[in-house]
Amino acid sequence: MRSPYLQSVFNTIDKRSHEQPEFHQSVIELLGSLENVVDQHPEWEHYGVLERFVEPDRSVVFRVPWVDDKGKVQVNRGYRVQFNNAIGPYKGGLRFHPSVNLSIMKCLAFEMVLKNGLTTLPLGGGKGGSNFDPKGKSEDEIMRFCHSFAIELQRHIGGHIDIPAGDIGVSSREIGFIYGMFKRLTREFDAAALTGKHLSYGGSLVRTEATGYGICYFTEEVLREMKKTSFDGKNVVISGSGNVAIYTALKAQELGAKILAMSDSNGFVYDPNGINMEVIRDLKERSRRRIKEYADLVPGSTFTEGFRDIWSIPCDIAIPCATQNEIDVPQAQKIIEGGCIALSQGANMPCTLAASHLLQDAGVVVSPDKAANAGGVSTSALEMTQNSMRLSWTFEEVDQRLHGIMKNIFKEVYDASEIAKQPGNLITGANLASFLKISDAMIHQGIV
Ligand code: NDP
Ligand code: 2IT
Repeated sequence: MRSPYLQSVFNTIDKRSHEQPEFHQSVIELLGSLENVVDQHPEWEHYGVLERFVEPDRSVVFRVPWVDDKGKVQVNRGYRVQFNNAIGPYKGGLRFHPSVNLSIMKCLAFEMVLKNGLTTLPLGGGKGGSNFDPKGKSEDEIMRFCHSFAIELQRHIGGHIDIPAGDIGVSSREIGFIYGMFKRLTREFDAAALTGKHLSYGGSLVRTEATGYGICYFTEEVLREMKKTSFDGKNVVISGSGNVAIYTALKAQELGAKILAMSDSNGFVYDPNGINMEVIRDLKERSRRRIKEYADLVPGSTFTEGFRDIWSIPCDIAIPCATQNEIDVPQAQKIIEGGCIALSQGANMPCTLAASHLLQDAGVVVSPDKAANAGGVSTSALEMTQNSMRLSWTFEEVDQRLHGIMKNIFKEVYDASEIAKQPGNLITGANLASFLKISDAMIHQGIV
């Protein structure tokens, strides 16, 4: 790094975070995005802004004991990382997946800080979850786990403190169980303490669709403003087949694209006629089955084991919507060879740093997670707004606001890429736009 200040922050993180590779990766990306402007901001070093910015306010790690259907006691580890609340209460999802650890939680919380700074809504950043594996668990087991998780989590959350939502393995079902226990323990109906709620008790229309729709709204801007084209007639590959992947695929189809392939953690299905989303929704949304079964149900389609090989299918637009670092250099090379013009990060941190650089150097417009997938948390903020006002907006009204927010984010990010003297580098633009806003708030609040 050219700047001695950035280098010193890098050295501290490098020494401290070796056992936290994912967190390390997010910090390195941010520091790289500030290189061209850091000299114009001596106040960052004076007020120790970056040193404070890369250290979470707190990381809570707790035991989650629960009893399985056989009567055996199980113990998981729960997390809530409250990273930064300079511009609003901590906000970010909960992930239930066996891979969850402190590095992934800190990385995702750090990404949330920067993402929320872009939304133009007053939200800080946090993330939480557990290494609990929901696969194969009965509904009763899920409920008992969520209740035990909520008993500890409730001490740390609230509508003006920290507002969790869903992420991998956590949908409105889990949010409902957590909310039920939270409400019982706190003795109040603080609806805005959790988002992604069911419509029957304060959820918002469009929250289920929001991340996927938002990704398409953002990508539409990229295609129109930077590539003078649209989704119409494009071949799209989408990894994952969960909440984000499904609503990205549905909106992209509505905009005229053909979805060639989708995946889960076992492998991917390829359908040259375009994926039939009703079959995917039956398999993944209405029941909890494996994507492999698609190939048995839809003639002409194939299933291939190994989820990373989905990127060998040539496409115009690539939208990874599964998990972090699913695209490394070999997958990026395949994406480039396939003629891709734009890659939008639906998942959080789906590309390694090397993969992102390779794609950008080859002329693929990479839309970073914190911009492209910000529609989910933005609609969470709209859910909180409706809760505070004690009213609910129509689907069209929320969708229109979401669309407006995503267009604004694109403009903000593109403009910041120009300030950073890297026009069109949306990764740099997103990091810079958000950091400028949050660092300003931190400086105004003194050394805290
Ligand atoms: P879901 O749990 O609904 O779906 C996750 C999908 O990704 C499933 O298809 C799952 O396959 C696959 N997947 C998960 N982990 C892995 C893994 N380690 N390797 C391969 N495949 C994997 O989660 P979401 O759709 O909500 O989240 C997907 C991504 O989008 C995540 O990165 C999340 O952080 C991000 N995101 C989510 C938002 C939201 O509002 N939900 C908002 C913004 C970003 P399988 O079923 O086999 O496990
Ligand atoms: O990564 C994310 O943006 C989310 N999981 C959604 C967060 C939220 O609070 O809606």
